[in-house]
Amino acid sequence: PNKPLTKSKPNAQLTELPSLGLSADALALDTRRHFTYTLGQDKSSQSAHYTYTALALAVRDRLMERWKNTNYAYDGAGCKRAYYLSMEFLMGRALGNAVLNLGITDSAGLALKTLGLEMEEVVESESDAGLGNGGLGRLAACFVDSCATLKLPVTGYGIRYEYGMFRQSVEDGQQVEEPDHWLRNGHVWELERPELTIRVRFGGHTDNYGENGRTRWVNTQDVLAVPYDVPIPGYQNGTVNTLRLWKAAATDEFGLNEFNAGDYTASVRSKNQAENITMVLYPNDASENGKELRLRQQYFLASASLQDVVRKWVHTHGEDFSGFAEKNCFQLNDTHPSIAVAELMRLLIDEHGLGWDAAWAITSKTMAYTNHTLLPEALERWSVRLFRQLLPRLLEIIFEINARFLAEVASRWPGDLDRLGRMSLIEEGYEQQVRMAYLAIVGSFSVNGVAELHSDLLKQGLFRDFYEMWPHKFNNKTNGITPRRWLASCNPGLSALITEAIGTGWTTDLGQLGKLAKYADDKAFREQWRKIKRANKERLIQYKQAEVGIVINPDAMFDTQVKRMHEYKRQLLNVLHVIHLYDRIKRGDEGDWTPRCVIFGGKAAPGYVMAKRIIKLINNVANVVNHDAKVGDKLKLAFLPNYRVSAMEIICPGTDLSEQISTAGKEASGTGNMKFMLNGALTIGTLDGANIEIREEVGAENFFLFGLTAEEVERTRDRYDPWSIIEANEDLRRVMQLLESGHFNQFEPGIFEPIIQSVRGAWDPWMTAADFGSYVDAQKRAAAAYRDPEHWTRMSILNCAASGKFSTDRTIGEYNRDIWKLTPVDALPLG
Ligand code: B1N
Repeated sequence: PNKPLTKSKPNAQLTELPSLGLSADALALDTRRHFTYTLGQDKSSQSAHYTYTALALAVRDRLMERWKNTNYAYDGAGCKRAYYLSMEFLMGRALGNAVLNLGITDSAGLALKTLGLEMEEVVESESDAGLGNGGLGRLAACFVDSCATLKLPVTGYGIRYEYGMFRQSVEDGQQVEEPDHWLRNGHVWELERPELTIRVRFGGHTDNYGENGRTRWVNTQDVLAVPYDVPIPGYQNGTVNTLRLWKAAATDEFGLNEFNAGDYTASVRSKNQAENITMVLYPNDASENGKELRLRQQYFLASASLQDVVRKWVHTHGEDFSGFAEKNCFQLNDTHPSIAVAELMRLLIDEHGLGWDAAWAITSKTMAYTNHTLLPEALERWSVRLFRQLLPRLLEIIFEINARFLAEVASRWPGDLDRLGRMSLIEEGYEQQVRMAYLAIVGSFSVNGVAELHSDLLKQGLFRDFYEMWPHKFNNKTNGITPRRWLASCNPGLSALITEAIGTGWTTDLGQLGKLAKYADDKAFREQWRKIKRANKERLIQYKQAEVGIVINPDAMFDTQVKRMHEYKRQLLNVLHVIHLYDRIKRGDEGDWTPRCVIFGGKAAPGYVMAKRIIKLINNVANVVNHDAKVGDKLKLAFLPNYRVSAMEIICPGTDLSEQISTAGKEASGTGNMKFMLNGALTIGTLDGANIEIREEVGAENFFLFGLTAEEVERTRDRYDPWSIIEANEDLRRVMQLLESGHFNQFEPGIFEPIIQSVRGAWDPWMTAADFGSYVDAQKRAAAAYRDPEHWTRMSILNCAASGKFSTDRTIGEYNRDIWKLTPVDALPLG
């Protein structure tokens, strides 16, 4: 594909086009053209999918011209750029977002109408791009949206997994995983760029050559990285940035030895091994399982992306790297791409002839690291043995970084051997391990956490020694969400009311929502606000009714916990409360009742047995509660299968009460909490992650707080005694009795024993029993508040009004101000 034209140079003429119209007529005509000519459909076509694709292609054409003009502007400006390196980009659907950001929502809707179609139906044909697990991957998606909206020259680099996050179904109350072959029906939002293919090495060994002993990495088994570019439109500003996703492909010489030896099948097998690298997303959220293929994926991403940037640098600056650090910055999304530190050293030294010090000066001025969790099971450590086998040259470089780093530590703290052992990039023990977080800290000029509390805990605990050494590196960047997808697009009713009240400015300046506060006291406004929430609840019922098969009363309080299934997030605490409510109804304690519909959704990592058992418990309790005539409308419980981005777009506008109930100190930030708040839900939550900042913004009186603080959790741990807590709390005692009596597992004896043990065990790190009492109290306050609709609506408006801080526009503004230091660049105007 790199073969240039030799006889003529017609490209200028080839790309000379009038810009495309944005009217309904223009869109309808192009949709027809794509339907007929690109897709080859005719009037007998029945498939909604082709209709979707035709419109998507018409929209894509409009993105394409802006994309080109954005790239021209960036290249022309010779500006500094940043790169967001992430193993996950949880993008969800693209069509609605592209239409919104191009500012053609109305004309696209109209265009479809003239073709006899409804937008709402057409968008449903698009499958979610589920290239991520949860918060970390969705944050990356919100970040690239904000970068484009702020006109910042930022490129996302990730992996084009053939299979994204698995599809979840529920059978007999249990999670069943099915592969998510999301590319099956084609993917119009990507552009393959084979001419930009890059070679990534694995295996082999190193040797020294030449007079001054330069190192080369030889006998490697190489894999090709083929880029697929996805357009990232800014909000109505002419900018379209790039998300570049790498796909692995075999080189032509792959398996050649086997082939020449006549073993054709073996040669195809090694081809498969190469292409396996980007086959599937690892479905673990906040935990690592140390598989070799995962390390291959990580290096594949880091190496391909860095080589891509370095190649472009050399293309414009030759081998002069003196200005490289001034013009480039890599943001590492957790430690997953942190091998980039060593890889940039390798590229600069081995491939571009720089000395160690020059290479280190560049590397340590271009890398920045974001930490997303304190959970020990998520801290990446790779065995030195595996490293030596897979990436021998990188291991050498890591050892050298470590030697120089430890010398620095030793000179700062002479004789402190303990400290050397604690801080070493290599953990000693039965098997030596590389501590990837430490590599990232040593190699970066910035280290940040994702909420105030989380960043503080990093400095006091996990990274304390490093904070002592380099306090200036540490900073906080509280997470956010994009208001385009998470209000403008998912909640058109509320968006229209807000715009009517305060104008359109909020979509790019979310702080303006503050102007809503005064409407909280306006009875007519509250009435409209309530009507919209009610309609969104109807929409949620409509959408989910079929899946859950129960009748739901839209006047009930919709009480929602949707997020990955994890013990620290304490879905279990929520179920225990549901059992308590059921118990109250059964024993006739129903005075002042608030009808509730409790909604759960979330995937468990396939190997996480306890998380799967909690899904089973939710479904079994639902079965009992939902079919008990005495319970009726007072209480309903639903587990919504296959929770994902597009489901949240329906769920968060239709929720009254948002459950953010993790054990304090465990949830780094949370971002679902922000989506609910923005859509007018109230939060019941602990002082954890960004909940603390949410409560600060909205005021304690508009937030249902409960539970131990992070400090109390740490202080109480040693003398934690769940047995006496259960003894002392009648409500909890009765709940445990119900569970232990087998009431929810009549024909499945013993299946909830591990759950019961975990609540009763003094070792329970999540201290579920400790927070039960205060949780039930907070739930009572929430229920009472809901019974006063005027009061509740007032709080709902105030929550939305106070959510301005949680826009990723603010977050990205801070990343740029403190870390990247980029200048916004306007895209060239359309010709
Ligand atoms: O990152 C989100 C935070 O809002 C959440 O609190 C946090 O739990 C989440 C290994 C992770 N931390 N760590 C991961 C994901 C995949 C993986 O393989 C770890 N995800 C988070 C955004 O900051």
